[in-house]
This record gives sequence, structure tokens and C-alpha cells, in this order.
Amino acid sequence: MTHRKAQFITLEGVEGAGKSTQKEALCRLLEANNIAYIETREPGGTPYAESIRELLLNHSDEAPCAKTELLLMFAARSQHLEHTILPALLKGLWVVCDRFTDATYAYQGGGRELPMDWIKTLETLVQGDYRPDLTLVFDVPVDIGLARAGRRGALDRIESEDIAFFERVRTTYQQIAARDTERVLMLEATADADHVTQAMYQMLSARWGLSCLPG
Ligand code: T5A
Repeated sequence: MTHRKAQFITLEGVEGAGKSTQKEALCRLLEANNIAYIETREPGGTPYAESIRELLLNHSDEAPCAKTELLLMFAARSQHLEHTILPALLKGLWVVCDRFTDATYAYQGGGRELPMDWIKTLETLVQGDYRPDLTLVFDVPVDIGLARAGRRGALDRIESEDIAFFERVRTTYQQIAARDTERVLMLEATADADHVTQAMYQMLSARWGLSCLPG
């Protein structure tokens, strides 16, 4: 039977892992199962939070220091949670979100090497006990992901970090997936997009009893 309680689903991975591509496929699956949903993203997801996104990702003469970057991620998240995510869930809409707090652990904790305790403290401040119902981590070698992201266009401020930064990001995602196996499902995302989609559909079907779309 289809699971009808509104679910909060997040998609994660290094640059070019294929989150946006798989988010579209996930939305097609929800539509095919008559599940009402909203799509959103972080940083961003409300007009105010999208303004913070620009501050975070645009190249500028004065880049934010690591602590400022961390605080801005959570400032945007607080706004997003309050004005977009929780109201949608309360209306019974599923929420499909491109990145959430695991990205902060991976990028600001892993990549920038800020203390994980700081992130935990801010997570509790902004979210209380609230966490996604399901997180899909798309795992791909960093060089493959960056090559895909580079083909898409100019790199933003964070995408312009070095390989070692993104290796730490990937390792942190892998650690999160290994630690929180109930909430986090990791998908190997090196194969072509259709194969990754079918693997994702199998996982979601097993979890919620959704009817899969044909490949
Ligand atoms: N950030 C975010 C933080 O540092 N901390 C935080 O707390 C949060 C929330 C913005 C940035 O913010 C940082 C992380 C990011 O640097 P974003 O908007 O999600 O995050 O931007 P990106 O991660 O940069 O998103 P990308 O578009 O680069 O990656 P996607 O969405 O993973 O990849 P996608 O689907 O757009 O695909 C990229 C290209 O690859 C192709 C696609 O067609 C596309 O051309 N592709 C594939 N090619 C071959 N095989 C496959 N399986 C493919 N899947 C996709």
C-alpha cells in the first residue's frame, strides 16, 4: 500500500553527483503515484533565503569567512523551514529538497573543517529534533562529479574549491550514510542517469510500496 504520510525527502552528494537530475525523476515517480509534493532547494527555497544563497554562492571581492558561511547556511535554513518546508508538510504535501543539513556537515564540517559540534548546536537551535524522513546520498568520485558540473557552465564560489576539499565532502557524506542507515540511503551514481534512476525507484518502492515507472 502506498505510504500517505507526507514525507520530507532530501537529496545530497558532491557537485555533479546528479541530484537535480534524480530530483526530477523522483518527482515523476510521486506524480505517477498520485502523491502531491513541492520541490525546493538549499540554500534557498524562499525569496529571503534565495537572497542569502546569492551571498553564499556568488563570487565577490569579499568572500564570507568559514564561520560566516556556516551561519548564513543556517540563517537561510531557518527561514526555509519556517516558511516553506513545515507549512507544506502540515498541508500533507511531500517535500523534495535539493540539499539540507547533511550538506552543512559535509561542506562546512568536512570541506571547511569546522568543528562538527558547532554544526550540531546550530542544527538543534534551528531544527530542534526535526530531521528529514529520508535522505538519498548520490555517491560519485569527485573528479567525475566536477567534470559533469564543469560541463554545465561556470563554477560558483563553492564549486571553485580544490579537489581535497571535495574529497573531504564526499568522505563526510559516506560517514553520515554509514552511521544513519535508517534515514540515509546511499546510491552509487557513476552509472548513466537512467540506471541511477531505476536503482532509486527500487529503493523507494521497497520503502514505501510505490509503483515504479518503467525504465
Ligand atoms: N552548500 C549547500 C553548502 O556548502 N552547505 C550547505 O549547507 C548547503 C545546503 C549549492 C552549493 O551550496 C553548497 C553546496 C553547493 O556547492 P546546489 O545548488 O545543489 O548547491 O548546486 P550543486 O551541488 O553545484 O548542483 P549541481 O547541479 O552541480 O549538481 P547535481 O544537481 O548533483 O547534478 P545535476 O543533476 O545538475 O547534473 C550535472 C550534470 O551532469 C549530468 C547532468 O545532465 C548535468 O549536465 N548528469 C550525468 N551525467 C552522466 N551520468 C549521470 N548519472 C548523470 N547525472 C547527471
